[in-house]
Amino acid sequence: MLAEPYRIKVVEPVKIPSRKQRERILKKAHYNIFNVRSEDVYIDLLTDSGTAAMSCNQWAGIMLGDEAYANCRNYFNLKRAIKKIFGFKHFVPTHQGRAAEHILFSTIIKPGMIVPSNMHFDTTRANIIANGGKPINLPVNDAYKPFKKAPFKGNMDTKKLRKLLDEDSEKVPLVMLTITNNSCGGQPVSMKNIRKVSKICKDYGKPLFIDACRYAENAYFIKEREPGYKNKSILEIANEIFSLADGCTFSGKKDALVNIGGFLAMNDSKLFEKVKQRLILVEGFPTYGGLAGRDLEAMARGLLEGIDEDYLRSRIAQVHYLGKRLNEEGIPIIQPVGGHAVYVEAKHFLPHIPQAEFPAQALVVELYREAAVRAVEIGSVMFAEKDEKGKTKYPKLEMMRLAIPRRVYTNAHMDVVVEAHVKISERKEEISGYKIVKGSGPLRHFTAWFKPVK
Ligand code: PM9
Repeated sequence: MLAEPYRIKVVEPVKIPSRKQRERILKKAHYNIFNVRSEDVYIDLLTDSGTAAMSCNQWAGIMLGDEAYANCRNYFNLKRAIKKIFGFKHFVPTHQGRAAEHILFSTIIKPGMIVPSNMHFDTTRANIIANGGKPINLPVNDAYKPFKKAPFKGNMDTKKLRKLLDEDSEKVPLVMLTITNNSCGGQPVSMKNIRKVSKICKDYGKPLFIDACRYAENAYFIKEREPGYKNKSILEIANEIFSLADGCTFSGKKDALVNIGGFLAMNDSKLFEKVKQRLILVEGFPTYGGLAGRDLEAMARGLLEGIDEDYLRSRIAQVHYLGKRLNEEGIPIIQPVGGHAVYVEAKHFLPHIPQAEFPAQALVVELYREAAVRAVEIGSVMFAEKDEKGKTKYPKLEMMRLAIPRRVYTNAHMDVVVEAHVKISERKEEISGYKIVKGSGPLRHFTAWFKPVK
């Protein structure tokens, strides 16, 4: 059993507010954890995005930032790293993943178009809607079976994709695949599935874009679980994944181990010309996008660190440690444990709270109240939507996500999180549901205000 392949050089003190303070903080935040100040959080599992501890090598790179407007040296370092891992012909840096989505979709989506995916995450879905498009999720059925153990529950249902393209091909500007699949538990997508989706896209003349922010964790799962990949390096697996696609959107805030950064990459030279014009309008010159030279350098170095196998092994082992401990305590979590987070199934944890009263949101509030641990809701606040008749459609999965920042916490922190769940479990019947008193739209979870029902 290998421990972390790094040692700690700098620490950031954290403190735990008293129970009375936490109660006051929750009320003031209108029971929306996004409104709680970071200083009032003891263990912050809100997201694994932009929260990694950078290495000394990345911090050294920051000092080598070349802040020239055009063609800074860090751009070329990033270009080399992207070429090595992703291999696409062109890329533009963006300030984060959603900027890449915005530029891609505002360039190629026209009102009424449909964008299929295994599952879109929140900003991807919202960016498609904002450009007049319709995001469609086509996951395999297993994705909706929270306790079924299967190796690649992140896969797309390729039969459904073919059917959609048979019926509505002219409305589809591109197909997307999110790796790993964040909306169903951080579950990986197999190479076999990526290959099949790629073949279908070719048959119908559609570009395949990968939402690649957790591609390295996905590659690690392929190596671990898919026959034929045991002896391949993460780099070789990543190369194979991206050779099957026409481009990708990328949030560097996850597997590239940076606090800010992203890019949009593609093979199509004509699309690249359009993307550059759009980028200049909303982000910046094509060699820096929305970033400083130093940020480009940190991302170039982080990309290479993110595919180091020892790092990935310890990273995923930590997430699985938390999952194993919660399992031992009988807490219902999505099975198997995914790459970047453990997801608690709130409908099972709090069966007395109907979905209309947001059980996963109630759990998020309770976890903060119990131990000043911040998680995030991935359920009805984030994904409920109205159908054509105005009736609310609730998502099949109602989850609280415990996302683990990279290289930040120890397993002792994970033990605190487990203890908090045990304590909540002992008094779960007392927990109230919530109603939304302010907030609407596909991004309401970031800003909504809540009130306990009881
Ligand atoms: N994901 C996450 O916590 C950050 C925002 S929601 C609290 O999981 C996928 C699969 C993501 C994602 C962000 C983005 C957007 C695209 N695709 O946050 O804009 O998980 O860099 O990336 C978050 P940016």
